[in-house]
Amino acid sequence: MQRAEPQEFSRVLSSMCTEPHPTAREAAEQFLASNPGDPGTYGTVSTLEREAVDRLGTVAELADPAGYIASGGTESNVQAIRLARNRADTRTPNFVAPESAHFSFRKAAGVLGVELRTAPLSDYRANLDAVAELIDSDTVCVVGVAGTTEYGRVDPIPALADMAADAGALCHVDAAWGGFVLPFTEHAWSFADADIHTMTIDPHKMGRAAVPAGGLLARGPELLDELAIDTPYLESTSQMTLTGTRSGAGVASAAAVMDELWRDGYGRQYRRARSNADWLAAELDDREFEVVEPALPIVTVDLPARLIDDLRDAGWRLSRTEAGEARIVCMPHVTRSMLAEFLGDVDRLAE
Ligand code: 0PR
Repeated sequence: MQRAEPQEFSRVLSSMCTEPHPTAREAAEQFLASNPGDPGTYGTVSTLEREAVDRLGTVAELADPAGYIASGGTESNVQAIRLARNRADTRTPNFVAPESAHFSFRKAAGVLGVELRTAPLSDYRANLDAVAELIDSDTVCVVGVAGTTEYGRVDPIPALADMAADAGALCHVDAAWGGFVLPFTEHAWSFADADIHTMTIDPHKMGRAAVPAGGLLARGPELLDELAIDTPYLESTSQMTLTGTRSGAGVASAAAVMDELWRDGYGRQYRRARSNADWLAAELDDREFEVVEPALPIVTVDLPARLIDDLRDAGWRLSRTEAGEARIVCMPHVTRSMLAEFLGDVDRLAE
């Protein structure tokens, strides 16, 4: 069997996955056969899941959090829209999200039969006037993104939360990637002071847990009750998750790594990522490429299409935004020396 990951990450620039922390890897291996979907039988992993959710609450500044460890951001986003739909009293529900929202919301709309209305952006963030125009009495949820997939931007969350509240809708924040970065930035809101109902925050992205470990947080257990399904023949009598059998490895690794890295370890990781992103942005700017000013440590840069192809041929795992720019996500495995090597290839191939 190959242990491929360490080498494989050496040229990965656009992924939101990273090398799991050694603590995460070790915990995952111990819980490969446990199923948190059956807490009556697998009690230990179920306790770890509770700890992991409490810790996610600390990261997002939510006291007494409800939630669970999901398979990833997609599941959490689908579930957030599902619970908003289930509690609302309309036959024609819709939800409003900025155009920058991850494609998982399109899946949510499709499987749940809820119309997705996307609002245009200004400077890569949700345009509030456009959001307001799309909200009506059938709106069940307003979505804000804290750390967009392509540009790492953060929507004006408190304003979106106020609009949701005025419409009697829920506010969901997608911090799948940004959740472990935001506590170290100057953003001036949290669960504690904005009217946010649910949040996606994924340990398997910047949290350095093993895949699969997503996070869904809810302000109170009554929100998750909207998702509960009876499970008559199990020891536990209901289930609110989307999947049935779930990964004990993901849950255990999330609990272990968050215990180890919150708060100082994640703080150090953020500062490294930030300084790498700022350095790379400045270097690319010096070379007269157009760089989107990084808000969170994702550098998006307008490289010629041919250069991106050549860099990919040289082994760099580089993806494009919808607008065609190259996107470098400064994950923990992305080091300064790796970026220096990348720039060397940019110089060589741009000639
Ligand atoms: N919300 C946001 C803001 C995301 O960026 C993503 C994933 C999701 C939700 C969905 O999360 P899951 O993929 O865990 O369900 N963003 C990455 C992307 O689409 C996912 C990814 C990760 C893609 C690693 C490639 C990769 O190598 O780019």
